[in-house]
Amino acid sequence: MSPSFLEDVIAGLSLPQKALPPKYFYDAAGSKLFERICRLPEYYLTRAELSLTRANLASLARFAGRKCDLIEYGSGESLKTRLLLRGVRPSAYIAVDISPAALLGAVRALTRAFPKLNITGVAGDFSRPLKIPVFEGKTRRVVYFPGSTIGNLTPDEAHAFLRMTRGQVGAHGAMLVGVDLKKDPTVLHAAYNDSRGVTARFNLNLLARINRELGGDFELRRWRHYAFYNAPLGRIEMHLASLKKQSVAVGQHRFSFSEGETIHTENSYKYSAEEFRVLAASGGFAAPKLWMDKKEQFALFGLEAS
Ligand code: AVJ
Repeated sequence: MSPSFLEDVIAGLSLPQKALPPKYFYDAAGSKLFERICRLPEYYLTRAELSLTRANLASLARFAGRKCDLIEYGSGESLKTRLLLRGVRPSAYIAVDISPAALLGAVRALTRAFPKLNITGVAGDFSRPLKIPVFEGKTRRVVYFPGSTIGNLTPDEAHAFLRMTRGQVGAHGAMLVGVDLKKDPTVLHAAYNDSRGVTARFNLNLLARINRELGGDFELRRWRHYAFYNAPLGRIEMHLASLKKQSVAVGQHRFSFSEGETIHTENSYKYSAEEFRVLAASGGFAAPKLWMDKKEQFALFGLEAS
């Protein structure tokens, strides 16, 4: 059994550097805020990935191959999934998501848009081994993992994740993975410190969610969104900083925070094309294909099992 929200919160807030797993950002309120982030002028990632997908559809379809099984890690509600489905025309589409609600919504909407496509939703955590239904034994499996979600993993975790996916897709399988590229740190900084404060609300919603679901008593006004680019580690770090000395209850537990102490809520790793190729190779994939947007801000890698 995977640990519950409460167990993860207690464990994370008991660490010397307090931390919370970013997967808990995405309750209903958090998912709405994330959609708003994707439309922010500073948050270039979503637009860059959409435009590179649109511009390279034919080449993406050739890479995936006709009649593949397309397996998306994530719920597939996005515009780029529809584009890809139209371009690739897979024989089956399987969405894997932790949120049963998001999954149901996506499967319903996609079934309406693609009535002839064999669509399945698998409720599960794609960061753990899972059983994916097989439609035709010899069909090429292509895992689609867009959005730079892989950036949430440390390079060690990403290595293990790629290895596991390599096991899922088999010897003739492939992966299409979206990766945010290294760039001017001020551009990165702005993307996670938007002028409208939507990213701040997204980050703070994690504390609100703990209050709502776990009976926490976080006083949101005593916390500040704090995000910066850690260049030596090649990642954006998001934290929630305590504005004063305080103590907070979560269920039966109490946690104390000193003034300026932070809860580390997310990493978002950025890679150079070469760095990501090396990482992919360590996970058992060659990287014969790379598509980028015009400004070369974002990359979609076509990985082939090696
Ligand atoms: C969905 C993990 C790719 O890291 O850019 C956006 C999440 N966090 N703004 C990212 C996020 C703050 C996003 N990922």
